[in-house]
Amino acid sequence: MAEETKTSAVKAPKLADPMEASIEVSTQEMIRRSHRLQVETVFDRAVTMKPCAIGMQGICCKNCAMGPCRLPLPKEGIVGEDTRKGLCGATANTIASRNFSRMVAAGAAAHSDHGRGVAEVFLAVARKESKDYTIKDPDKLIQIAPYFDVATTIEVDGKTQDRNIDEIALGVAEAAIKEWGKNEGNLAYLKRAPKPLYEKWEKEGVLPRSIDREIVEIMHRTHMGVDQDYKNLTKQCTRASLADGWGGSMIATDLQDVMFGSPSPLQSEANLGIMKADHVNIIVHGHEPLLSEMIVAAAQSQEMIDYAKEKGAKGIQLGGICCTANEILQRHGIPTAGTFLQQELAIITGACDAMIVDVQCIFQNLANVAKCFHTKLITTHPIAKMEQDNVIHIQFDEHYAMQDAKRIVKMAIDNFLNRGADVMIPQHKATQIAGFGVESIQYHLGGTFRGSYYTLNDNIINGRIRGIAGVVGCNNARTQHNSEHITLIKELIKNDVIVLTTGCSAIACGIHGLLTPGAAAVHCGPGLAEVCETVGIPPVLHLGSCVDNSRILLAATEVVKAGGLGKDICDLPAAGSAPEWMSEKAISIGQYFVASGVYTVFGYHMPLEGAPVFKNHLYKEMEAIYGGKWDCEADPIKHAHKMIAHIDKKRKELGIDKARDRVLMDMADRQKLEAEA
Ligand code: BF8
Repeated sequence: MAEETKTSAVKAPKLADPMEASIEVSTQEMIRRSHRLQVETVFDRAVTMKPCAIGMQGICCKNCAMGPCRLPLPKEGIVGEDTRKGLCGATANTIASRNFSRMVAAGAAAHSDHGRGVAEVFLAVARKESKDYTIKDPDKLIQIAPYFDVATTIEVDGKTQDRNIDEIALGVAEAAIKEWGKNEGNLAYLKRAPKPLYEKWEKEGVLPRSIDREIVEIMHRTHMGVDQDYKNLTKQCTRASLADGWGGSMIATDLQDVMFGSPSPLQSEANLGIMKADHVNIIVHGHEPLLSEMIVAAAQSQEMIDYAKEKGAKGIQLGGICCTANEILQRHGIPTAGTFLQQELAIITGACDAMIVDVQCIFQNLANVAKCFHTKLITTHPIAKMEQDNVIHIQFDEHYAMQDAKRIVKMAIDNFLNRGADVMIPQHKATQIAGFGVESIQYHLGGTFRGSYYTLNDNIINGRIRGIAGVVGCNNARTQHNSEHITLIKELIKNDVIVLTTGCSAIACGIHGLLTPGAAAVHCGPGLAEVCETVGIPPVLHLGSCVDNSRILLAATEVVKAGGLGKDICDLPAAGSAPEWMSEKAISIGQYFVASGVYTVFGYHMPLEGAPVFKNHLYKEMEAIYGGKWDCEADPIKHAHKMIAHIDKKRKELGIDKARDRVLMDMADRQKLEAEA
């Protein structure tokens, strides 16, 4: 009896409320199913584990064994002199800026190490050491070669001839790989930025030297007892983040395009409902397309399709999670299974025969979830293994890429027979058009005959399009899944702001139906709707994965080049946003957006509240240096209106604010006339 009482007194763990956890129906359904099956997910853990209040303020220093030193902001705020200090005397500004810098370093390292992997494979391709990868976009190779000082033509008998593409590839590969560790000069791609921006970086002394060096230097400067000036640390954050955005990420994007093809708009579907009960379901999750490209090829091979049929399946359904999803969507139209926060849920369907992961944004809890189902969880990257014993590691070797990919796909097919009867695939999915790149935007909004972003600029100048927003980044279990992305983006397009999106934000837009031309009539203001309907594009353009934020930098540069909207990125009526950010990569992206002249608003919170002086440096003083600055706003509507206010300020500075008033008046008049007719 006593035992019974004891047992009944044990509190049931608190569980997430599905409606509070997500605005997305299939996610809500799968959270309910996880509760029925007693499988814990991130949504439940977010209810039971609260974040550390001092860490949230950014002022916990654990960089040496005298700490952690915690410097909470007094409840009444700072009255008089701020006397808070750690054992070594580090101030709140030093601690918060060190923590911020280490986030930049980790984020830049993640993107850039991805880029290094791509560059290494490209070098193997150029040296003819890797037979499974080829050059699919030679035009892009020729386009980027001059930035690496690689000639694309040669003189023969006094005549200029095109150079052999293999020689160009080898030259680019050898030069690109040096960007990580060269000892002299600056990064090759910095000169792609508008001239005034480049000159600003040069004057400030923040031109990155090599990618690895800037990341290593952050780790040195933030070691105990080194850099104790938050402004000097922020400068190094700028170097490392530019080495990411205009270096590692941009090289990754370009070389991926060269090897796997540059994206052009294609139609697909998004959400967990893309999984099929009668197919072998393979989910690829992570970031590097080196692996996923081969999995796509293997899964689409007749050999594997026949093998799946032999095992009783009707075929093979591939789906992506996180940025791998964006990579295989933009180049092959492979449907997207979900965002970052849906990774556990894909397994909880009971229909996931294999989940194949590489690097970044992969929950360790996937292994615990997979244990409850038949799912094979396969890690593939030497730097990203899991300790749980149900996880299979198959190291992916690019020299045997197809062989490895077929082995993995075959394992998934064999596992189809082990699938239990308790399967529940949510019946929700949406059509999406994805795969816009710098070149395809030019085609749709500029026209090849002009070779520029002329039409886009024209529509911004005449006011139909109020401005441009880059909305990117993650989900965060501390905010309602997808809610901030979708509310914010709908508010932006309602106010005639065209949205460029990447990462999990892009996936969320696909799931919620914003990536179709039809979304324009439903959600856009009259000016943007008219442009989208005329040109036949969605109001939200999917530009790829998080390394593809480099495409947003280059698209902004093209807008500057097309003319009429100032001379630098900071002159444009444009703003950036990461409304549900959680990753250190997002901080690196934010810093290079800001240092490239973009007003950048993050949602949720920033770990800066405990160091108001450092916060002021990021939120105000950076603007005087680079033309861009940080901001934070958790409420998505207010967040949108901060961006719109900035866009309007820039329109006014450009002298194009009146044009928009006229367009809107014309449109209203037209509607009135139509109503009267
Ligand atoms: O690099 S948006 S949750 S998947 S970090 Fe991760 Fe964030 Fe998604 Fe892609 Ni980017």
